[in-house]
Amino acid sequence: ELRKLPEDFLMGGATAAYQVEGAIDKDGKGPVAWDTFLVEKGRYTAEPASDFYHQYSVDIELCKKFKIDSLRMSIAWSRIFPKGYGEVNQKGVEYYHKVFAECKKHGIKPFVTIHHFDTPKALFDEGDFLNRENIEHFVNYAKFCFDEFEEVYYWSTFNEIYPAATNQYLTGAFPPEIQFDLQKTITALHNMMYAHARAVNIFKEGNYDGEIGVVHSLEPKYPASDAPEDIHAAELDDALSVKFLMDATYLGYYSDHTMQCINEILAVNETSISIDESDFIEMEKAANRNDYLGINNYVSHWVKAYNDESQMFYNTTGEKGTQVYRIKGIGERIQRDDLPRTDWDWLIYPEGIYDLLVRIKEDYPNYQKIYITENGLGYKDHFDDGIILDDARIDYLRGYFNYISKAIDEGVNVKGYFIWSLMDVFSWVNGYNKRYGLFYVDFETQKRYPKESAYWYKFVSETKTII
Ligand code: BGP
Repeated sequence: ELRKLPEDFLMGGATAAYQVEGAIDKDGKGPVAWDTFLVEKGRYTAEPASDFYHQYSVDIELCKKFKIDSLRMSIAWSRIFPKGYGEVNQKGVEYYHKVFAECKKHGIKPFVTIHHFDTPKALFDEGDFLNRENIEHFVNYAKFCFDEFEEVYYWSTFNEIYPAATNQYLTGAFPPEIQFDLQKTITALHNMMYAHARAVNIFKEGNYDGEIGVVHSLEPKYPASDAPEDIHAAELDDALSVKFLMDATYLGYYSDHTMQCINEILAVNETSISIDESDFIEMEKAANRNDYLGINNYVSHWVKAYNDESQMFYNTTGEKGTQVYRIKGIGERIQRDDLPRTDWDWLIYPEGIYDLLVRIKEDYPNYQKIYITENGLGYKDHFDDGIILDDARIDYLRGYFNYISKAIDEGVNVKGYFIWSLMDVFSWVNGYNKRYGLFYVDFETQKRYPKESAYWYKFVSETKTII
C-alpha cells in the first residue's frame, strides 16, 4: 500500500549561497575564508559553482515547472556587509531583492538562511564565533535582513551549528583546520546558540511578519553493541551533537544530564569551558519563540567506546571505506557492513529519521513544527546524452519519505521537506563530483538537465503519494 503525505505538505529544494552563486568577488562582495583556503588547497574553487548569481531565473522557473513549492537559499553575509559590519553594499542588497521578486513571480516561497558556513573573512580572522564581538555583528546583520527583505516570510538564523563548529575545531575539515579542540568546539556551539536566541528575540520583539527557526544537523546515535561502555559512548556522542543544541534551542539552558556528559568529555580531553550564566536569560526567552525546527539529516551513526588519542580521516574523495572517526572520550563511529553506505561512507538508514522525529516530539514538546530542511543522496551521477537515471537517489528518497510519513502518522508535526540539493552544487570539501541535485548541472556550460528523480519528485509533490 502506498503511503501519503498531508495535502499541505511543502515540497522544496535547498541551496546555500556559497555553494551555488559563484561571483565570489563580484559587485562588491567581500571575501570569506573559503576563497583563499580553496585556492591554497588547489583542488577546486566555488567559482562559478552553479552560477546562481546569473542563472537564478532559470532555477526558479525549474522549481515552478517541477512543482517545487519552496526554495531554501541563504544570503551571503559578505555581499551585504563586505567586512561583516559597517557599510552596506547596495549591489548585494539589490541582488537578493531580484531573486525574491523572481520567486514571487513564479509563486515560489523563499526559505532564507542568514548564516550558512560563510562568515565574512574580516570577522572569521578575528575568531569567528569564538569571538563574542562577532555575535553582535551577526545580530546586527540579521536585523538588517529582517528590516530590508520584507518579501521573506521564512527565516532560519543558522545552518547546522554542530557541523559549523566541529568542522572548524574538531574534525578540521573546514578552515581554520583545527582538530580535536573540544574547548573551542563547545564554545563555538554555545556562542552560535546564543546568537540564534538574540536574533529570534529581535524578530519576535520587532513584530516582523513571518516565521523564524534554526536549522540543525541531527544524526541519531545508536550503540555499536549492548556493552555498557558502548551504550555510554553513544550517549556521550548524542549529548554533544544533539542534546546540547536541542536543549539550547528548546529549553534555553543545558539540562543536568547534558552538562554531565559535556563535562565528562571535556575532562577526558583535559580542558574545560566557561559559559556566562547571563546568556541563559536571552536563551530562555527565545526557547518558546522558535516557530519551527529545521532538520538536516543524511546519516545515522553506531558508536563504540574509544579512549585512545583522537584520529580522523574525512573521506572527501568518494573512495569508499576510507572514513575514520574516533574521538577520545566520546567514541568511535563504526561502519556497519550490513547497511548500505554512499561512496563517501555515509550510512544509509532511513529509519533513523523516524526515531529522531518521534524522539523530538517526546523530549522537546514545545518544538511546534518541523521542516526537513536537507536530506538527499550524494552520488556520482551518470550523464548519458542528457539523460540521468538516478534510481539510487529515488530509492533513498522513497525510504526517507516513507519514514517521515510514518512519523507524521504518529503525531509528529512535520510540515515540509527540502531535498538537498535543488540543482547540483559545489560541495565544501568534496568539490563537484559528489552530486545531490534534482537537476544535473553541466558545470562547463551551466546548462541544467532534469534527472529521473526530478520527475519522481514532481509526481510526489502533485499527488502527495510516495511511489
Ligand atoms: C550539509 C550542509 C550543506 C551540504 C550538505 C551535503 O552539512 O548544510 O551545505 O553541503 O551537508 O554535504 P556534503 O556537500 O559534504 O556532501
